[in-house]
Amino acid sequence: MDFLQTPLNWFSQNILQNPAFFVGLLVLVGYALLKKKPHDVFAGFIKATVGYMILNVASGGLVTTFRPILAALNYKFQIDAAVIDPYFGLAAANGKIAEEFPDFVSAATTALLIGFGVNILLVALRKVTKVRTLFITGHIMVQQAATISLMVLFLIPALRNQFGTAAIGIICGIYWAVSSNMTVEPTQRLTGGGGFAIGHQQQFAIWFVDKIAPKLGKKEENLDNLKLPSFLNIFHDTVVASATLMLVFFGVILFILGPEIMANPEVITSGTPYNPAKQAFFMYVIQTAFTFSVYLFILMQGVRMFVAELTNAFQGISSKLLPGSFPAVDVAASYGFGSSNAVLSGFAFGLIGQLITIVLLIVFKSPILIITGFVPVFFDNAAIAVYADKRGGWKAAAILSFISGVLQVALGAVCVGLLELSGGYHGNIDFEVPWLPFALAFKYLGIAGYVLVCLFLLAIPQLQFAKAKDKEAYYRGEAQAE
Ligand code: ASC
Repeated sequence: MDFLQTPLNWFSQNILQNPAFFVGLLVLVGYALLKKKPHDVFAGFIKATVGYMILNVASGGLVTTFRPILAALNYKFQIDAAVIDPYFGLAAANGKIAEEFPDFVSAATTALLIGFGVNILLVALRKVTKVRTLFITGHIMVQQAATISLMVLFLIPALRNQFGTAAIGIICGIYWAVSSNMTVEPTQRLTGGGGFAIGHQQQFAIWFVDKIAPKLGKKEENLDNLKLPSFLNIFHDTVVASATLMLVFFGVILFILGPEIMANPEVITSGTPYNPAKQAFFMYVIQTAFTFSVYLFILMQGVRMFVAELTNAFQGISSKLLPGSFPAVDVAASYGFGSSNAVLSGFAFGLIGQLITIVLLIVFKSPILIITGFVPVFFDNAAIAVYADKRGGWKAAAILSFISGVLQVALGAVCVGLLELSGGYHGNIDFEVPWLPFALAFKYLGIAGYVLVCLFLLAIPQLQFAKAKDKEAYYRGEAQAE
């Protein structure tokens, strides 16, 4: 099998785990299958790859700008707790696997390939499985494979053997295929037939939000239609709104923290500490807050570039290579299709939900404390608000992103306890619901729990299909009237 192992490892390391090239490659293959001219294929490859790299710069920038603030808050208030963030969760899960299950250190990377294969198989057999989506967001798959590896190995001792890695790969693949398939109709509704689905960390939440939001408010009362007193109209502009919100929010926090802590290299271990010799603290606060708007603007730009190419080119793949399939991409791809302020509102209400819940954990002397991580509080709750606003207006957006913030912290703490983690936990909303109940099934039912979870997941697309009035439209991924 060695002759297979080497190219597979190469593919996993260089392409699958580096979604910019993966998306670029898909565009290249897609356009070639559509018989586009070579220079158009080349241009598409570049736009998709560079667009994705721009997105990476922006999401990396958002994370590194705000991590120091979170680290400083942690230091100032002496909270020793787990950070709910997938990068911290990845480190914590890998650390625990290396320590307690050294035979399985490479399980997650092997599971990644197995899972991707399972996803392709489920789409190829779509007439039977009813799965239409291929999850292609490699950096997310790496994080999820690590967390799921730990759940399986730690909670099901009977799988700590030669079947363990395969079992992890299979359940990862089923989750990737099924969860992204749940976002087809919501995303088609949001984007007006954009031709993609979401393959990220909040697919179950998106499905739920799409169902529940219309019951919480009116879609006509969305954030764009909100009647603001005329001077507040300036906030319909995302740059103005995000910069102002950040200025107020982080302005208060940074002034509470003060220049000494922000300049202390022992506290600010990632990102750049404040340098008093170079800049007044007041200006540093403004600059930090505005940096957020800069990255948000860049993020949207990159997303627009790669989404446009990918959805065109994927028609080649879905007509010739993997019939009827949709690409399931980074959730940021949905942001440009909502009301201009939905992303920010989701972040703000999610953060309020998280902070209130953290205070409650402290007040009730919870043995496990949680620290807000930027990735879940921003990317999950922004998406929840975008989808909720589209279907149920600003009320639904506010309520649902707030609830998500509460759940991220409260259930995140339960996950930390259940998995006996130190330092961090994945934290994205799908890794609380449904993965916390899944993990409990693993713990109390062992292998039977594992099998039940797989069967439960596989039943979801069957139910989606059974409920669809127009079966052909289901396969075309059209949002149907309800
Ligand atoms: C995540 C994660 C990221 C971001 C990015 C958003 O969950 O790990 O780096 O969200 O994918 O565009």
